[in-house]
Amino acid sequence: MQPRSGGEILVASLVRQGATHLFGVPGESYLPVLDALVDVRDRLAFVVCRQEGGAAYMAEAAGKLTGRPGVAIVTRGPGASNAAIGVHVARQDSTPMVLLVGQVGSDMIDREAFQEVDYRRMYGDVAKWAAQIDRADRIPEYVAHAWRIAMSGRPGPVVLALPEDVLSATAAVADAPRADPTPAAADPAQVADALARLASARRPLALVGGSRWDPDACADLAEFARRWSLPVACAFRRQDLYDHRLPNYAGDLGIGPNPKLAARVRDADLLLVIGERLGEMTTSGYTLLDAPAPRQALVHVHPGPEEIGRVYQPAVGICATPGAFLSAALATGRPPAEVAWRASAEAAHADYETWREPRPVPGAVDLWRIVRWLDERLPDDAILTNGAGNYTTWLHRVFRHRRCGTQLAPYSGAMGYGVPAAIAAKLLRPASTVVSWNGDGCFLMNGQELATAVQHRLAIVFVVIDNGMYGTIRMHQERTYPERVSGTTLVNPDFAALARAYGAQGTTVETTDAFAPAFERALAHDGPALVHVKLDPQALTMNASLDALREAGRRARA
Ligand SMILES: Cc1ncc(C[n+]2csc(CCOP(=O)(O)OP(=O)(O)O)c2C)c(N)n1
Ligand SMILES: [Mg+2]
Repeated sequence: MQPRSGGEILVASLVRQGATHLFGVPGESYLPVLDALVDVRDRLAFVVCRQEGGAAYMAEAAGKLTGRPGVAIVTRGPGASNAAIGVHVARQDSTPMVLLVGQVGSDMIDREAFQEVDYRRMYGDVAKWAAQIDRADRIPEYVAHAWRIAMSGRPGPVVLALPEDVLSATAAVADAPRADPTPAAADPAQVADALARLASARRPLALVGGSRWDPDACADLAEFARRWSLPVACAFRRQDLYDHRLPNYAGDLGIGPNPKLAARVRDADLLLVIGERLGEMTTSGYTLLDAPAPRQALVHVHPGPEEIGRVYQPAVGICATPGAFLSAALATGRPPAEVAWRASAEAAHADYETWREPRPVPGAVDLWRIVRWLDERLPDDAILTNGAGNYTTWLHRVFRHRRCGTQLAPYSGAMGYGVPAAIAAKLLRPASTVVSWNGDGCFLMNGQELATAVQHRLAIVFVVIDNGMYGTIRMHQERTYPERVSGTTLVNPDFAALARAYGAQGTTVETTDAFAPAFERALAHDGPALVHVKLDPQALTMNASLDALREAGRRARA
């Protein structure tokens, strides 16, 4: 066996684990890795980014899309600090991800050498596992372990610190085998118990979310819901798990959900929750179910045993991946000939359709109609990405996802995700249409990655909804402290001109009718294109204008 440098061993390990892209910003701390990458360019592409926050978001998005860890590599303290946001998203979104961090040499560790940080402590509470590799001959072992941890149970981020001398040292060591997530199969007795309870329920509802889904699991879900005539709701930003056009689709439980859907959850006598961990956003701030003992009989299926009964004690808690549970459920039992809730799925779907009907909004740009147009125009496999802000609410409410893997949106509510996530999506799924949906605030958090999109000639359509403010916070401000605007107004660049300066196409749109031709032009462009949409600041929310919110805030204070 030939001796190899730590950098070569690491890169070979990444290839062995099936990584195809490595997102990063270079640092002198990991030169042996950069060097080793030269020889594997055809198998492992190094996507050089402009800020580690963008790189970490791209890695997280890659993990979300593929179910195997997305990988980012960054330098010591400054790089690792910038990358923290992506690790946090991976944590909250249960996404497999691995962050590699250059570390100072072991000859000077613990002196607080230049840019030194102890990543095990820094990431202790955010990462699923944070470790430092102190010997070159153990790199394959750590990498294989990292992959397995990141993907198994409830997936999450792993951080591996790489001391400089470990990367330049040589060792004669074999690569570790490819790691796969540990399967979590459903206990047959529990599946039978869950189905027996479902058969005797009167108002059941299924709620799906979380990670570890794949197209087969989504297909099984659709079949299960059809057979059992079950209404199906999706968790916050997990809308791509269920085809919105199916007659059982009941809508999503995001921020400000359809009150009729929220009532269905409250009034359900049985909730079949698959994959979702029942977080704050999906439960309307932990109000839809009573903690710790929900009134609804809760059947909670989750691949991480630590999430079952974490907030809500279930009637049946099944530790399984969504796919394992659904295939077992399809094989186990059939519904009774007549179920008590026969018409409820149709009624829930009708409520959903009404909920996405356009309502009047102030100003010349109507986002209801723009998103409805996109809904009709985009192909079924189009991938949509977004960050956080009021501008996302139109997308989530009006756009109908049809396929698994078409929504990249942070469950963690992190801004700035839409641009880097779209870049990862287009690199990994070059044949898919990718639309990056951003607010003006959101876009400028990682707008620098437009340079990365241009560098790789990625045909992504970036949309920027520009209302000249951090609108979500302004909304809260007007409700709670009316007329006292503080820290939420933005003086923005000309986004279309900015896009052109990067080498992308840029168009500004000031009316609803101008959107479709601008978007078509962007779609036809052979490279990144940006559509800058000027939104009237009065169109602050889907339901109420800025003035109406202010007035309501004033009345509440009086
Ligand atoms: C990284 C990050 N910083 C701050 C916030 C708090 N926050 C949530 S939404 C929002 C405003 C978003 O502004 P914009 O993208 O312009 O969308 P708008 O609400 O105006 O539609 C802010 C500051 C956050 N969620 N994430
Ligand atoms: Mg805004």
